[in-house]
Amino acid sequence: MPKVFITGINGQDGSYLTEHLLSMGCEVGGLVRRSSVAENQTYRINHLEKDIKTYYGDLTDQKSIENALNDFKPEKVFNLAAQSHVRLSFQMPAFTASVNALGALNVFEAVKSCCPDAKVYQASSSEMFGSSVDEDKYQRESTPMHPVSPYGCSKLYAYSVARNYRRAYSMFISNGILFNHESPRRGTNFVTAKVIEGALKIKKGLTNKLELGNLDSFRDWGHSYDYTKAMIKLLDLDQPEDIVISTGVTNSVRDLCRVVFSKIGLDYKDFVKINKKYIRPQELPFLCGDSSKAKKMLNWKPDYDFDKLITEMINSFDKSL
Ligand code: NAP
Ligand code: G4F
Repeated sequence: MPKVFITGINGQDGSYLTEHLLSMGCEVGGLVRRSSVAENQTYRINHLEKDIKTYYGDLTDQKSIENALNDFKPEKVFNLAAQSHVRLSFQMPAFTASVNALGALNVFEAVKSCCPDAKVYQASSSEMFGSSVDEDKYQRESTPMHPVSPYGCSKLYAYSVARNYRRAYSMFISNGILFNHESPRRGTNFVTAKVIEGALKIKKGLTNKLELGNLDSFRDWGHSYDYTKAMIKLLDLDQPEDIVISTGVTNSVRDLCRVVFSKIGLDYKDFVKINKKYIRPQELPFLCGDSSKAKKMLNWKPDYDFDKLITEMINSFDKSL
């Protein structure tokens, strides 16, 4: 059975990807970094524990990646590990670059020396487009990239060096350029989960306000369950490619608040307050992806639309609160 190794296996995407791969009969291994409170860290993959092999390691420690790859001997590697929070990348720019940019380089170097024939997936991001959008109001593979955050810049380095290693060393490295994707497993400091958790807490009388930053940015929100399926299809191709994965539908953060609060019988205007602390030094105002290439080359399209995603997240957070 194919052996697949995942960095960031305990993250949102790592957990859905592992479930898909196990259901396909793959052997799955992954990297988990050391945490002082180990109990909470693997909650997304605890139900998979007996079916996977995990290794302690860190993207900033190349030897730790090599040790894991030499032992597991994968045929495919998904590099999902990252400091994935955009606002926090302004507070921790060097750490973000170290993990997301140099860490990706460490993964490619480790693959080059331990398993050079392995196919590699690099978790690239629509945040790389930054302020850039085509005239028809979409971003696609050919759209220039002008990132507006340390996170976006770090991901652009990893994207570029992936393409460089592909050509320089004939390595199979593909970039999935994924637009925002969410799920019941999304960290609660990302806006979808924060709004849903906040609204439900207000409904249950646990708090009386929700503090947010910019309500006027637009995001193209999909579901991690769908997007991790696209990752697998990308590495099934015979040639490495760079491909946008998105829904093609965009909504503002204000739309998100309106929909979430109204689904639970409240008006967001009564509870949402702006706190400057959540406003970023530079904002990415608009994302909407054209995933025509994915539809054509991967035969991929999402099952979840915005409404189905939000409904599933509300139901799930409601049960756990
Ligand atoms: P996530 O939930 O934040 O997961 C990130 C994973 O990386 C976690 O398992 C985390 O471990 C691990 N990690 C962080 N720093 C590490 C380090 N130094 N060494 C080893 N592991 C480390 O993110 P996600 O939503 O699943 O996203 C997966 C990937 O796709 C990320 O690279 C992200 O930047 C990228 N991406 C995400 C989206 C999106 O909308 N979700 C869109 C485009 C691209 P801990 O749990 O211990 O912190
Ligand atoms: O949910 P967010 O933090 O996601 P963001 O910044 O778009 O980044 C996510 O998507 C990227 C792909 O485009 C990934 F690469 C990245 O790893 C991550 O998964 O914020 C979405 C929008 C922003 O415009 C932000 O300014 O929501 C706005 N927002 C307003 N108030 C807020 C808040 N975001 C957060 N996290 N918290 C707020 O209180």
